[in-house]
Amino acid sequence: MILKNLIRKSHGMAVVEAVEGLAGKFRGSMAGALMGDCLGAPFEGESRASRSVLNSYFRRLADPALKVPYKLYTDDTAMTRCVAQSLIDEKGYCATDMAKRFVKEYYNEPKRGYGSNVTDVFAALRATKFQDVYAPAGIQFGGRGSYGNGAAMRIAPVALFCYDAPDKEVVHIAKDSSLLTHANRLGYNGAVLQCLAVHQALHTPANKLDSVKFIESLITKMKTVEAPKDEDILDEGENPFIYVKKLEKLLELMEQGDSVTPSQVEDTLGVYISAHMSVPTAIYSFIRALNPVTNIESDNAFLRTIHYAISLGGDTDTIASMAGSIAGAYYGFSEIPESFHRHCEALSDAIEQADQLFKMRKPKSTET
Ligand code: AR6
Ligand code: MG
Repeated sequence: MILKNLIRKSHGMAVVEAVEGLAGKFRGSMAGALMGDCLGAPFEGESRASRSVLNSYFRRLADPALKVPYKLYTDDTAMTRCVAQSLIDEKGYCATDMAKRFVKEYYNEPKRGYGSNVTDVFAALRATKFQDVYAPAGIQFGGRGSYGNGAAMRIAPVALFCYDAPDKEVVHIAKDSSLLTHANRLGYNGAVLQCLAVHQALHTPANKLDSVKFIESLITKMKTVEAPKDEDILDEGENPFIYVKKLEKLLELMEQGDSVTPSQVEDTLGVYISAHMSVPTAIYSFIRALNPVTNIESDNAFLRTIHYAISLGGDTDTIASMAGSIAGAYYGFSEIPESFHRHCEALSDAIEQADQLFKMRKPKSTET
């Protein structure tokens, strides 16, 4: 319905197609985040699933005749929904509103698989009546803050909301919204990197990606993001450019093409619950799945991204969700096979939020 309205307002077919294509990329990103979470959750924390188990999992789900209940989303999506709805209702970033939504959502449905420490932040926010919404996250882990991937896993709506904004704004909102729960620089900078990756994917027309340039551009941006600030707590001799270093390693893995094994990815980039051991892995999954991957049957590139991310093991739901939100932003919703739509809880909500975020964009003069 929203798309129809936009089309009616526009003049000329080319403009209509361009608008529709971008709307599809917004939908793809939100749907991709949800699908990676729902499809990856059954494998979280287990030892790496075998190639035959995963191939038959995806083959079964692709069968239109398969009748199974949809897969539930976890904390990744619960929090992504809060971020999106807060940006939509407040027409921008409002720290108190977002914090209240996180807390309300958690106490409504606490069994969505939240990280074990972030729930202390929710309790403290509630107990202190949201007086200083950044304070509870700041005292986590003896004042060092959390470096879990919980801020990165929910960040896609910020990239959508900031579609037309300069990188500085993307970084600013990604960082500030992350600080509500993750005060460690690895925690919030991981979210910034993930947000920049989704933002770049949204701005790259499908089939036009230069993967080396995509990563080099992220390296350039992260050199600025990670340049030490006054408020940063760094240990003696600690390298402040952890994400830059990881992205450089990612480039080296890319040079080795399809020969890179899951163990190599685990050793080089990580597959864990911490942001610095999962955000670069999600970005690598997106890049690796641009082309066919040995042992991965999925021939649809979007599904291949999620399938590949899950095949790495470890924090499968979160890595697949982050990879899915980048892949969906790049390929667009129309590339997600229809047979998979019914397998994830509340897909229609993700689409609705994507459409609302799309509608909030300031139209360029050429589009009106
Ligand atoms: N020092 C030591 N361990 C840490 C630190 C630190 N500074 N920071 C994080 N951890 P949390 P999240 C470890 O609780 O980031 C779900 O499964 C510590 O073990 O802040 O929201 C989702 O699917 C801590 O419990 O939550 C995601 O995968 C853990 O990191 C994930 O949880 C998570 O940090 C999101 O978790
Ligand atoms: Mg997880």
